[in-house]
Amino acid sequence: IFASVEMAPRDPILGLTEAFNADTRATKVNLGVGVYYDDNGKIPLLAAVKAAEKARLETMPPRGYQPIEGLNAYNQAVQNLLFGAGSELLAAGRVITAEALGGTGALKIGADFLKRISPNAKVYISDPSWENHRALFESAGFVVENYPYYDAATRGVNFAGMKSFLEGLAAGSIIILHACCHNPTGADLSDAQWQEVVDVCKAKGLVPFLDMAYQGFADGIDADAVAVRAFSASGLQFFVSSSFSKSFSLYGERVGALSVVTASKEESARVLSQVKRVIRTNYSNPPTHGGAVVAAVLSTPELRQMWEDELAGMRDRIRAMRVALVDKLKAKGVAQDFSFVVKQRGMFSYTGLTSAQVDVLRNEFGIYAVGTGRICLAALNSKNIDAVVDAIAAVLKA
Ligand code: PLP
Ligand code: TYF
Repeated sequence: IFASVEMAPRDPILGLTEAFNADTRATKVNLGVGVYYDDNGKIPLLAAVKAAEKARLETMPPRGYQPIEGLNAYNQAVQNLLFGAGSELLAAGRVITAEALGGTGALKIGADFLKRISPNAKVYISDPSWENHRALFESAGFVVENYPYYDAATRGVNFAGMKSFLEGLAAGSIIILHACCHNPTGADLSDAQWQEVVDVCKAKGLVPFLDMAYQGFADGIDADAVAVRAFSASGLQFFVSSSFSKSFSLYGERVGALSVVTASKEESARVLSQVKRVIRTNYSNPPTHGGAVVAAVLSTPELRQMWEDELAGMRDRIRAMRVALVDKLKAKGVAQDFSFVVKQRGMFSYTGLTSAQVDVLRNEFGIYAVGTGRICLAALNSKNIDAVVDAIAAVLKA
């Protein structure tokens, strides 16, 4: 039965990591994948996570099945982070949350649920977007198209283009929005622009689906929730997928959540029952460990403070690397103005490096970036940044 199975294309980003791992050069640097590394080039195990895991291990908890929608304490903690602890929506029972296998799992559950209730809707993702957005919604059976987003000339958002495109969409269209720290460009909407997007969604009857994979990586936990809060105040129904992969450095534990904002408590019960049905036919119920650790950290004041400080540390280090990259490229005599790198937010920058320049960086210098010119600033550190700057400068002068 496998004789005619064709080789599938590699994921452009995860495939790059495979190539990086096979590279034997000691000086290699992986600026491809979106992972936060510390100044020693290591994926951190946060002290707050370590403390929660130690406490959990000491109790040696049994490993029964979780509820289909996951741990209640975890889901409540997710809701407080996304919507704010004093949220009226939460008090009114208008939000349901289900623990999911990372942000990816949350998107998949949301996509499958949407396909059941809105089979003929079209899905729109930003141009460009995280590649898996298209793949996830196509595999759920949707037709996926782009809406205008990045403007290469200004290195910012083509907001006029985005807005007028959204205004032309059919009611019921599903719009995937990066809630903060846009992947791959690093270009986010302003608070005022978010409000305009909310207004368009409301006027045109669009279905917003916010993807929040980097809460806390731009300005802070509440500041980065501005889009969620603006939609919350609108009275609209909408979806939020969220992830602790980055903010808790728990990539491999697969800790995320799908939240759905409904019109009423009664509607919430019906929606949750259908989301649970989707989960049952995908993986039945989520694993125990990651959600328990996150819930413990978020609900224990000392651990919560520890985590907030560590998250701020990651955010500040990325920002310092942005500033250092720009300064060092300038000091190296690179004529091109890279100051936009400091304005971009989150882990990524669309550098403007061409696919050919990215090839030279990899082949000649062992520096791996995505072919689109996206680099992950969180992979830079005080030890590798000079080599990266030298290589980029050499490539730009060639
Ligand atoms: N959404 C975006 C925009 C992302 O960049 C990522 C990155 O991994 C995800 C979702 C998936 O998150 P997770 O790794 O938790 O599945
Ligand atoms: O964009 C990134 O690099 C991260 C990690 O299929 C990632 O979001 C990349 C590709 C993928 C899953 C995760």
